[in-house]
Amino acid sequence: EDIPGRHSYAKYNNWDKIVAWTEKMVNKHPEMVSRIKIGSTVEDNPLYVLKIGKDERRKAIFMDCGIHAREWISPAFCQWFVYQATKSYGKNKIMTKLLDRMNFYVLPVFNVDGYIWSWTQNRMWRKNRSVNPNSSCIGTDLNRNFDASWHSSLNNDNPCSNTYRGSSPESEKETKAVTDFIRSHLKSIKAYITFHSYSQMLLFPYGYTKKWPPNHKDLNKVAKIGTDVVSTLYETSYIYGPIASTIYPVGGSSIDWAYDLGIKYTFAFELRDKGKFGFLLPESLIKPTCKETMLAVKFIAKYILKH
Ligand code: ING
Ligand code: ZN
Repeated sequence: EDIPGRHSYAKYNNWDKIVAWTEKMVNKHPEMVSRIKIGSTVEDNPLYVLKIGKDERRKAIFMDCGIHAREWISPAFCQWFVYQATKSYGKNKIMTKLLDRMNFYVLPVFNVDGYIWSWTQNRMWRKNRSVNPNSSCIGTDLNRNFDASWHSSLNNDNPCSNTYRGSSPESEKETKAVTDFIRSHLKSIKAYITFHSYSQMLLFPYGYTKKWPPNHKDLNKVAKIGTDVVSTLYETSYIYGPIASTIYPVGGSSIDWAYDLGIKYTFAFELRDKGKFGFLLPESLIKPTCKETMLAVKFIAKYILKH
């Protein structure tokens, strides 16, 4: 399992290892896993989605990890999810039912160029790596680049800012690849879940307004139970609520965009921790973080199946 130089679920894996891992998952479970190239990045790296499930016709959940380069626990979770899902099919009753009845589309690394940059040049890099004309500063914050109140003054138009929104909504190839994919699978996608770190929160729309979306009560209930479930394993305490009132107001975020597109269950996890290690979460905490998060994701998936 944990051999130096090899892919490991208990370690942070670089991009090359993650690519090799996607191939391995397809080869190991060809009847359950397929790899879809949904586009490529500014630096021409492939954007891969793993489709997990036994069936074409039914509901689906879209999940992405690693929209922000330095949040390494996030891609680690997406890898863990795929591993656990495939491993427990036919063994765990709930997972078997989920995979028989729905597909999971898992994008293990959304911001591939940024992730590589974070591994090789600057551990604390957040944005993608696109060149901004008329500025020497690099990168757009992909979680400000979606078409959800993008023009609002909440959004940062300074290319040197860590939360720069980009030159227009979906200006970035990575954003466009994801939005095109989701739009073309909109009939089946019933939930969208994105994974960030850190702060231990479970967030839902909206970020661009303090108004509640029509199914606020429902989202709030799912988030409440989701955070209760997270705490059962190691007593990890999460807070939950709308983005704007729980963390901060933002425009251009992926879950607000997906919600307004018609996906009625959209959530953002802020994984461990609450700041002790922050983005530099030690590898010893990868497994516990993934295990507790898995419980909440399974709960959300079960809920989606029922509703
Ligand atoms: N936090 C998120 C950010 O993009 C967030 C919080 C999540 C905002 C979902 C909007 C929607 O700022 C981190 N740590 O990136
Ligand atoms: Zn983030």
